[in-house]
Amino acid sequence: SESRPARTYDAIIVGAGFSGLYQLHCLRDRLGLSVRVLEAADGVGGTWYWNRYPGARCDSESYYYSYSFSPELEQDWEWTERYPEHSEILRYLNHVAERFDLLRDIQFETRVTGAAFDEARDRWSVTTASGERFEAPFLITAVGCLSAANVPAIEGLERFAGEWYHTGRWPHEGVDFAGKRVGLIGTGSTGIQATPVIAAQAAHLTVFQRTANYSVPARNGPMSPEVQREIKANYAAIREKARASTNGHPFDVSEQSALDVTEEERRARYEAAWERGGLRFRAVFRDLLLDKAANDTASEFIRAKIRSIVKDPEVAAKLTPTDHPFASKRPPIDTDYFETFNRDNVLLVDLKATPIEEIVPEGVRTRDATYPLDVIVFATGFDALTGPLLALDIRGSGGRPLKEAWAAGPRTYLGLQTPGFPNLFTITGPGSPSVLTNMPIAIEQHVEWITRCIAHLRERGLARIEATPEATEAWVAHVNEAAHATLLPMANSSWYLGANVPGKPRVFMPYAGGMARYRSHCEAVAAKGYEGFALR
Ligand code: NA7
Repeated sequence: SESRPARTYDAIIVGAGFSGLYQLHCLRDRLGLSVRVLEAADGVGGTWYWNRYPGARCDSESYYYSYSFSPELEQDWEWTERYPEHSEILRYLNHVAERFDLLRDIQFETRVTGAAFDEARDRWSVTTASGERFEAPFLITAVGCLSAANVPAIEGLERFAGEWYHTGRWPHEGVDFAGKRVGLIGTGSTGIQATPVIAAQAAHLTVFQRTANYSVPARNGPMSPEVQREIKANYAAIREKARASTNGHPFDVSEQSALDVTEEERRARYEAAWERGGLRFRAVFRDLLLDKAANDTASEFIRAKIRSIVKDPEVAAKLTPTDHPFASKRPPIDTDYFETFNRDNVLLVDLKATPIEEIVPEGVRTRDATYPLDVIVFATGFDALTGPLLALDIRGSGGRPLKEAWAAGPRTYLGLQTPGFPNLFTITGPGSPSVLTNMPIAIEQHVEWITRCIAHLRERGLARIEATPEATEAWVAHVNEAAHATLLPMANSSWYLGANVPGKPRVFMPYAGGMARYRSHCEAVAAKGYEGFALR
């Protein structure tokens, strides 16, 4: 492969999901750069290309889980449901790729296996699984935060006689559950979406739960023409609101404390939010993620709901979370999740009481029983945020691996750059608010910031930008401080902390200070001539 000549571009982008598509559009069509996008899959879509498991849909509402950069696109596209199904988002992203003529600069079925910075030439050299080489002054990762599947190393999996799948690498032809005994491991957002759908298709479903989870009804439904019209008439204001919000969602967070109202009033507010459904349950009071006593009221409300929905009190008790506050782990929303445990063909296994010991040819064996299965579904999440970046085997100045620079946890400046890795930009990287927000809003902000930064460098004939160690240390400290101002670090099994992957450093990775605050910080940095970065 060394003998093959490298193909040279102004920028290389890794990944063709929401981030990579927009980054290509900005660099190519606004700055006029030559750009190559390298994508492992055979189509665009990223998350929505891979996650085709039954029940997979977005937890943000369709009309705002979308690009805002093109008013024409906003007006033309018709969403059919309140929460878009994976296939609908994939259709949308394919539409975007065609509409903006992006496909011709994307190279599919091309997995990046290495990237090294050439100090003398200020250039990244990127290698792929098939031995191709690409060079460019700028390397931009658009690999997503939840794209490295986490399949737990359970003894005996290779001896399992049935089929097994991870939800994040779901077969495109689908899986036929009819007449089958299915085991599903994991009760995060994914497991909670998949459980009701699989239960309705399979002969029998066993849900293996390690940590009981809170969930609020999504209340999905068709998007009516009236709602569609109303949204389209108000898109500019909706987007403005999302950009100015803490989580990139276009709704108001109450200014009231949960502790400032009577118990009756509180209950009425929670009931209304439960009926309305969705992630905005979190916004009922301003302090649900800031004050444990306030949070207790919401956590207890949901626990009571679980006990009222699930008929068997023993099953209800197992499903009731007690070890972490509501929303300190990413809160799922669901369609009939708790109701599904009232079905005759569904069994809940509490792994805290009886952990999985091994997988045997006929199924899963816990400490006290063997569960015979035809299919195992791993809804066990991802090596979040750092996993997809470390998989690229990136080496910076002096050949230093990113793995080494991040041995004690990720250290970035604004989530965008890492010292020692000049001209490498990480869209939605660790240390940015990304995963705590409505993703497309966070993505657009990063992509636009990176685009302006590259334009700035080129206009001034500068070849190189690198985060300084001092600015990075200060940012890492600020990310840590922002997390500890909230209840988020209280969930000790959360992927925000890397706690779901054995051996991963425990560092709270996303920036919890809010999207609006983050955005103005990034803008101030740029306005001050890229303060905290060394340019030359
Ligand atoms: P999550 O939220 O990381 O959930 C994974 C689930 O799998 C969670 O319940 C884990 O239990 C469980 N898990 C992980 N490893 C094991 C093992 N070894 N044994 C048993 N159970 C295990 O991933 P999701 O895919 O649901 O959601 C990811 C994000 O996608 C979500 O937050 C949204 O942003 C969209 P644990 O809680 O660690 O005890």
